[in-house]
Amino acid sequence: MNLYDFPRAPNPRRVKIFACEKNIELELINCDMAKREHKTPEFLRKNPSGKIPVLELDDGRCISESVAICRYLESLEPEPNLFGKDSYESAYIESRNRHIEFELWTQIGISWVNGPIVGSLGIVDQILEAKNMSDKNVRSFYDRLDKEFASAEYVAGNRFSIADITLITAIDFASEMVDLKPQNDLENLARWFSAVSSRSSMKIK
Ligand SMILES: N[C@@H](CCC(=O)N[C@@H](CS)C(=O)NCC(=O)O)C(=O)O
Repeated sequence: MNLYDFPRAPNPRRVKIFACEKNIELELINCDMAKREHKTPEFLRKNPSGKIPVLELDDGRCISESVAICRYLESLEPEPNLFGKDSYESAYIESRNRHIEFELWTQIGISWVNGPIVGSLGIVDQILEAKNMSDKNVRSFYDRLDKEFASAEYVAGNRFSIADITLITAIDFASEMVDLKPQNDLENLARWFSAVSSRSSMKIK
């Protein structure tokens, strides 16, 4: 199976970490975003959204969207379970993953698009007010996570799941590329971050 990837792109990283946790080997295909290879007609046939990651199966069929790809990998290799073991746990992990995607990742995305790195490319009309607001939303989401981690070891309860991969890739990207590192006084969030960062899968960039 081929995974269309680009170094330091956070969504392909989610899938690479997930595959590593399951000991699944993926052939990485470099899709050079700087050269806009993800927008070529050939690539748009693989994913009409023009985004990576895309998983290409050996028969040529393609799957886009990180969570959909991870679900496919989980069905191939059910253990260790990362999506939930029973109806309640599966729904709970899904809800937590959606909290991180829709309430944190979206805000980091707004700060990124309206921030200096994307600005230097000169390809979008930036809105400073939007960035100020999303920076604020990211910081208050970090505050919320810190409170949640006072009584939960992981994002979805007391074991590692896909929701932790979604969160750590968000925080790493926000810290390294968007200048939105979590506030130093958030001790519960820092405890979770240090525990999850120490997993060997997290060395994957
Ligand atoms: N919801 C998608 C997001 C994918 C995504 O935004 N990928 C980025 C790279 S990390 C991308 O391809 N951006 C290019 C673009 O939006 O044009 C997923 O979970 O896979």
